[in-house]
Amino acid sequence: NRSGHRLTWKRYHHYKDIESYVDYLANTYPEICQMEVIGQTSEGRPLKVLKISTGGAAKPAVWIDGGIHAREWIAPATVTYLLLQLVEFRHDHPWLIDDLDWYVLPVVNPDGYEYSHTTDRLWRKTRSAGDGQCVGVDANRNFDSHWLEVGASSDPCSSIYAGSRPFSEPETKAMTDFILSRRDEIKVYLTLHSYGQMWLVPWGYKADKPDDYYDMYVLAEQGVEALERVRNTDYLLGTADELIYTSSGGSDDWAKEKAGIKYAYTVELPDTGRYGFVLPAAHIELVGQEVWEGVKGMMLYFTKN
Ligand code: ING
Ligand code: ZN
Repeated sequence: NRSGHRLTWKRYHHYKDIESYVDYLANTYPEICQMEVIGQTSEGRPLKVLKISTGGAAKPAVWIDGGIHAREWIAPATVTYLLLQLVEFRHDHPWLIDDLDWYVLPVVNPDGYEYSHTTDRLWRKTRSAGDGQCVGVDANRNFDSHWLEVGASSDPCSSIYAGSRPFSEPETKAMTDFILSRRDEIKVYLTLHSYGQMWLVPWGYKADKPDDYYDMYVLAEQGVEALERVRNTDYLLGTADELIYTSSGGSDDWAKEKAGIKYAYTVELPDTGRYGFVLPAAHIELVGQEVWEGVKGMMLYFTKN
């Protein structure tokens, strides 16, 4: 097609189209975009990270991912909206890539994402072969942080099955190996889920807060306030333990505890339950705008403090 990729922000797309957008950005803006295949899924799909950087000495970096859970379609759609702003509209906010590097993985769990398009709209897990009876692992219980301690299941048929061991899934393994290889650069970890409209701060696995919770809270508050300024959408800010439920093996807890990334957050995108996971595609651009302002607001504060 005319623009060189198939992605729009008017409907939800298959993984191929999201991949095509990452490839398109890498091919079209080679001076600032590099694509790296960091691994492949159980079903053999490539996991593609886009690095956005103007080059030179390493800068503080931000990691953004989406699609850890298959059915949360607004998350990958929002991540690609952030890519659109970061790369194609970069001249509107040059400091974002002059002062920071960005690593973006739009779909952590493309096998599950595809399965939720073709077969079961409410599929959550990966698609790794299990014991022959049940397929898939809850990728957000599979990280090596207090694995299987709380709010996770050892039953392969459960929707919150933590897997046979930490990082049993090639998707979580590839992603975390990559993050560890860049752990000195990555200062902010952001993972997008839905739904609930919350900006979640570790820990998810216990009620106690990290020693530097106040720092984490203040930065998140900048994000939430900028986001809410767009159209007064209400987001709650706090720990998963206090706002949703206690669970371990999540990616943000791992990023903070094991990768040593001080600012690690899970954002639960809209809505609050009317449509839930099946948020109409007409919301993609609205959510994208809000989250973009939130990320920008957070990183403006980060770079000035
Ligand atoms: N919610 C998250 C989940 O994995 C969460 C909540 C966040 C748990 C952070 C643990 C850590 O269950 C959704 N919607 O997936
Ligand atoms: Zn989720």
